[in-house]
Amino acid sequence: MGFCIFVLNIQTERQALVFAFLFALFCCLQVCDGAVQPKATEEDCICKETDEVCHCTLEIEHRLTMILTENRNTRLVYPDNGALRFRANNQERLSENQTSKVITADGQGSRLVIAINGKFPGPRIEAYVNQKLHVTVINKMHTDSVTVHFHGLHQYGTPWMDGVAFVTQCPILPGQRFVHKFNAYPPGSSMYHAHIGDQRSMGLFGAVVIHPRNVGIGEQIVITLQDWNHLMDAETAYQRMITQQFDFSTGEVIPTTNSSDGAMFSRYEFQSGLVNGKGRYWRSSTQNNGSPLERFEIKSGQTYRFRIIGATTLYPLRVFLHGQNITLLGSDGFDLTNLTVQSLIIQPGERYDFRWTAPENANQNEIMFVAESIETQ
Ligand SMILES: *[C@@H]1O[C@H](CO)[C@@H](O)[C@H](O)[C@H]1NC(C)=O
Ligand SMILES: *[C@@H]1O[C@H](CO)[C@@H](O)[C@H](O)[C@H]1NC(C)=O
Ligand SMILES: *[C@@H]1O[C@H](CO)[C@@H](O)[C@H](O)[C@H]1NC(C)=O
Ligand SMILES: [Cu+2]
Repeated sequence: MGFCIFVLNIQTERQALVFAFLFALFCCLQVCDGAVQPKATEEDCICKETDEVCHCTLEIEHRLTMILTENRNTRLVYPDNGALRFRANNQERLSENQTSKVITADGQGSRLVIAINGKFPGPRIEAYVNQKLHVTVINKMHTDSVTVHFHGLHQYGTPWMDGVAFVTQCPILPGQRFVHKFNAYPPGSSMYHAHIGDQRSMGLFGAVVIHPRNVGIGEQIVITLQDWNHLMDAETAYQRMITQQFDFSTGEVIPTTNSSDGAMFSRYEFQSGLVNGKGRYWRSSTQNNGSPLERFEIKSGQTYRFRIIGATTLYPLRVFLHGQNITLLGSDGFDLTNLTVQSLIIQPGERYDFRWTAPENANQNEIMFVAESIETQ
């Protein structure tokens, strides 16, 4: 029997308060009908151990959420209880194939995002340690320049391939391309992300998995986490962060978010948490918009390696599988002594791998994957 993992909003008084300030968090309960394991698709770059060079092309362009374009016909969609329906056409429900082509984010509005090869977040790169990586970045945006940094990869001997704008390279202009050629090292869970301005908060990132050689890959579940702002573009969010955020209905200043020890986090607000680009907007502590969530099909008794990638803009998140213990395996490309814990806290840029075996006789057929925000105000 398979069961599913998904995200849930852990509501407490405090977080309800946080919600009132629009620093809302993760979400969402969902019925597990026809669950599908998000497999690597043809847009992903999954290389074989025998490949001498691992090639990947990243075409970067703007896209809009909550629309579906088929045969040059674009239709607006809306979320409904974990599924999508067309706004016109008698609210017809989208097929699974149609749904997979819609970028939803948190299902709110029709937002501008940065997609890579049409995906949000971008495709996954899987290579083997010391393989040559050739990643071609093509900037198909109309006005923005871009660079892509490979976060967690050491770039020994190739610092000019690191992708940091104005430091290791000039930004890639609209219509131009740049080929990153470097060695895949170290093994572990990493990511690539934009390294100019705040484009990362608009979705310009993706998972990079470097496998060790001569060992089986086993079953893995790759998860990117994102703190999603559905109101502001990246530049506006940055300006509000360095100046002040206001509640425009009252004119009051919105207080900063703080960590539990009272330190200031930020003025960057996020309305929804996204797992692999999908989440739900909670209008209040009891009401969400029913946008589709990421789902994983798992088998009883099977052991999985989870690769959790902190692609958040600013916030740490506490990650756990509801009611389950997990065993830490590694972080940021380093092995950890096997340590069994109930949850872990992941900061922006960090990666954690853990092992978990699905129970043999589960009395439930769904298990929640939860990432909750931990700011106190
Ligand atoms: C959905 O897409 C897959 C892959 O492109 C295709 O094989 C399948 O036939 C499609 N299913 C339907 C119902 O169109
Ligand atoms: C939050 O942090 C700010 C800035 O450090 C500080 O002024 C404020 O008192 C803190 N609030 C709480 C509740 O700790
Ligand atoms: C998790 O670990 C704790 C501490 O060792 C143990 O008491 C508890 O039964 C474990 N829970 C599960 C679901 O295995
Ligand atoms: Cu980085």
